[in-house]
Amino acid sequence: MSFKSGFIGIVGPPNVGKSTLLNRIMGTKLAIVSPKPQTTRNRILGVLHQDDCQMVFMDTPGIHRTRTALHKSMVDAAFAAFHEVDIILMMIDAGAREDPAVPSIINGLKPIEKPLFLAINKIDRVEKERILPILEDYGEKFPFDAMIPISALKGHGVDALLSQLKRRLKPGPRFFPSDMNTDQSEAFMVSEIIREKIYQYLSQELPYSCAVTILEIEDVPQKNLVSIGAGIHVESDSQKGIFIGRGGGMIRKIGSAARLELESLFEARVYLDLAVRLEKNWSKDTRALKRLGY
Ligand SMILES: Nc1nc2c(ncn2[C@@H]2O[C@H](COP(=O)(O)OP(=O)(O)OP(=O)(O)O)[C@@H](O)[C@H]2O)c(=O)[nH]1
Ligand SMILES: [Mg+2]
Repeated sequence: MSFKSGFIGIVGPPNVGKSTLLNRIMGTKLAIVSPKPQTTRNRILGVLHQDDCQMVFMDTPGIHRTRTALHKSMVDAAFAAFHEVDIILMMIDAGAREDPAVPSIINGLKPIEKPLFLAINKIDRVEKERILPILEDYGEKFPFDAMIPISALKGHGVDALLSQLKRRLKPGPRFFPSDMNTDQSEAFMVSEIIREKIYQYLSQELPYSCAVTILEIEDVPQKNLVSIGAGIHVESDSQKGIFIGRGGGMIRKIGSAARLELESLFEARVYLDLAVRLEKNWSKDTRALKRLGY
């Protein structure tokens, strides 16, 4: 039997659980997750290795109506994935009302001639009887090759999804060596973990108005220490004040939550220096976006 491989793009509206599914499939945390929408800003690859196949999953930013250059770059990245993968896995949230982005996503699928799957996620949150009408509704909206109810959080249906995806893979090469499970750099993963804690502790528009960059990561093996310097870029003076917090309380909270997770990632002590920097209107300025990694 020949070796099979392929890229599978996970696409959909914000907050439906795309990154949660990537992490569940990979059995490890590659993508940050939050209850707030528009968490993922870049495409993130997860490479699943099996004896007879390699599945390369591509997590993408949630598709939504755009406001700023940042959001446009996120949505462009998601739509570009439609053309770069071999199989598209659209995801929706079974427990939420239909997202306003669904019609434009389905429109985007129409000209694509490749296997198109629908994962109906978060079935742990809905009554069993609610699932059939959703299947019927989406079956009328678009002729998906398969529609699979899952819970990315609890793992229900994920094995069935994987085996259906595997059946549609074509013979192909090993794109990535077997010790590689993502294409993300260490610095990117560190910056994402910091951003996740910002989503956790700050509300309203604040998480959306920041970007995180890594200035240095220095490994000091003789002390079992990793020393990290990072910048949090915000758009206004008042945001800067909130990020720092009274007496530095907020930045300390974000820093110590990030540090805990980084220590388990590096299996070492971590020294984390976070500096909040004012970078006016970065999310609207395409040059600043490039510099900040978008
Ligand atoms: N109950 C339940 N919650 C889920 C499930 N999958 C994801 N969630 C939750 O839904 C929220 C959003 O999950 P994410 O994985 O960040 O969603 P996303 O689609 O990647 O979101 P964006 O990156 O913003 O587009 C988080 O609070 C998850 O814990 C699920 O199967 N069941
Ligand atoms: Mg995500």
